[in-house]
Amino acid sequence: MNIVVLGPGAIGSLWAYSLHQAGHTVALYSKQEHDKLPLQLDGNTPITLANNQPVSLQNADVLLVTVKAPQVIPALEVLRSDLHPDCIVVLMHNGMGTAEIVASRLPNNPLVLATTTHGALRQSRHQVLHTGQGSTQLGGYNSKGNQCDFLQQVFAHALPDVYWNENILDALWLKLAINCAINPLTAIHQVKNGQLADEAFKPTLHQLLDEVHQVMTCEGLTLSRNELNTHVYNVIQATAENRSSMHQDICHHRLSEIDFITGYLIQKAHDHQLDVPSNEALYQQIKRIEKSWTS
Ligand code: KPL
Repeated sequence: MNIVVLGPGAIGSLWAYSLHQAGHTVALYSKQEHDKLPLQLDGNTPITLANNQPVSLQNADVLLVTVKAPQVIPALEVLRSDLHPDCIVVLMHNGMGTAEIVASRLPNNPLVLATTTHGALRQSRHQVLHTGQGSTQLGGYNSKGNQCDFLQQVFAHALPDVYWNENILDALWLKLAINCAINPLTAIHQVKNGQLADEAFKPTLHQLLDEVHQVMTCEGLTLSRNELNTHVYNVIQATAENRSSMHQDICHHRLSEIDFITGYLIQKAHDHQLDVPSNEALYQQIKRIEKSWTS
């Protein structure tokens, strides 16, 4: 297949390299201005991929969007005139809220959502390390996207394990809940994920998850409060040595994904007339930190 990866950061580069090795024609769209970009995964042979070539987009069967949530809409806006209406758009990022907008701006394209637990680290612009074996879930967002379950095999052949999830929004909500609990707290306190297992964070995590669970229940999810707790503490343990993406963004004075994580939760809470004061407080704290860089 002809596959374009939009946003070859750590996860995008991991997929671009793996899909290329699986025999697909892979091209990149990135902030870098060169026509071609070298890419190396771990110690494997480096490859060279086309970059920012409108012809790659015009011929693309799949556009895999791996930019962070705040960049999804601006990045797609620039490319949309070159995108074929049959091209399958796959969104793979932390947070929620972009799919609604993409579906309305690209009403004819099949839209698929993805979430992955693979770990990847960009060592330099052209080198990426696969730091943690994980799995990926894909699922349709619109009716054309629902017919794209064959993508499970395409993606699994490149980077297993991959599952097709008929209820992908449930998987994205669970990931959102995990991110609401871990990301702002680790960014504000500048701690690794594992430190959230300390007794001192227990009451705050408890309140955050009570609120998140209420919103999830109103959204129709059937996960119990205890199951949610187990999922969150499992991720805290499994990623104990990691700095969350928001922690890294805040350290590097990059705008975080807070609007698409806690911000999305708050918006949904308001839709259901629910109060989520602990999440609001963290949202405001992250916003204050971000504002302090510009004032
Ligand atoms: O998704 C993550 C992130 O950092 O954004 C977690 C699961 C919290 C792992 O660090």
